[in-house]
Amino acid sequence: SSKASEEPSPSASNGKLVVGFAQIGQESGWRDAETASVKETFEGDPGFELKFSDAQQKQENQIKAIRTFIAQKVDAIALAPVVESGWETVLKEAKDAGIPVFLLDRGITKGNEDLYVSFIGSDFILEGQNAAKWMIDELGADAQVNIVQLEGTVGASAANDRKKGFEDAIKDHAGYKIVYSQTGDFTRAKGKEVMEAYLKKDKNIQAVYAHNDDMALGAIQAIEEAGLKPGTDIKIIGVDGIKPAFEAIAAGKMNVTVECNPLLGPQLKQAILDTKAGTKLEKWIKSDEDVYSGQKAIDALPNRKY
Ligand code: GYE
Repeated sequence: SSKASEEPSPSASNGKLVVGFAQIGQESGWRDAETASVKETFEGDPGFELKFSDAQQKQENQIKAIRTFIAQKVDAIALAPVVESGWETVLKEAKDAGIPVFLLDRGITKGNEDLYVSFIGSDFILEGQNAAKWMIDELGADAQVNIVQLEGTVGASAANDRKKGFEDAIKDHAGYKIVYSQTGDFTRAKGKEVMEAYLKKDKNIQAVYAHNDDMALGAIQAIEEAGLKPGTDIKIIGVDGIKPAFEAIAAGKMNVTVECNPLLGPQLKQAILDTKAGTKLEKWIKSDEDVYSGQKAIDALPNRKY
């Protein structure tokens, strides 16, 4: 009846905007910081209600969470896509239900831009380039550098693009060789495991490029246990800028971290409010980031927020 259609939707009935967040998991310090930022932002605002789902690194769980959010008629969905591909069907369902979707921190396969409002996050290609640039500036353009690359989760945009940016940036330097490249799934434990296994075969490595700091920290442990000095014998390059990486740099065990900002809660909230107000948003809301090594890292340590 016309009366029923005038009734407010269940999610809007208490006047709050309901936001469903399909988070990936708890694989890294970075992700914990992002989760905390989103929870703080929305749980601290009486105008919002947050529904939070932890997918334990499984895409199928994220898809289930999105379907639940759709059934609950939430006002907006935030998705941190664990991998790039395979989102078309479920995001189409959200679109058909009229629910705006925001991609948080990782992207999805190109060509699906009509399935989300905005991607809020970093330029991973640039991060990979910056990691390579630091290495080349520090070790010299003509140096012989055997590199172990610890890749992030297979199929994740953050892994694909950090690899691409880095590999493109070293390809004109004949001495820079990736002697081994293997996923460590963005976790400290796997980073350590992969590094341990490689060091048993070959210790002629001058650098480790890890797609995140947690894997770099795991590699540092493996290198120490193999009797080598991380930071000196083997240069350690990470991405994220989590506090433990700054501490490792201060301790001389790590050399550089390429910052990637996880504190995306406030930007997500603003994007949702803008969308509700009918404002057209940028397709990519980019984070501002820096590169930290040496004294600059030591000076920044006391003020790190994550
Ligand atoms: O770098 C890594 C995390 O998607 C940008 O995911 C994020 C990455 C981050 O697990 O630590």
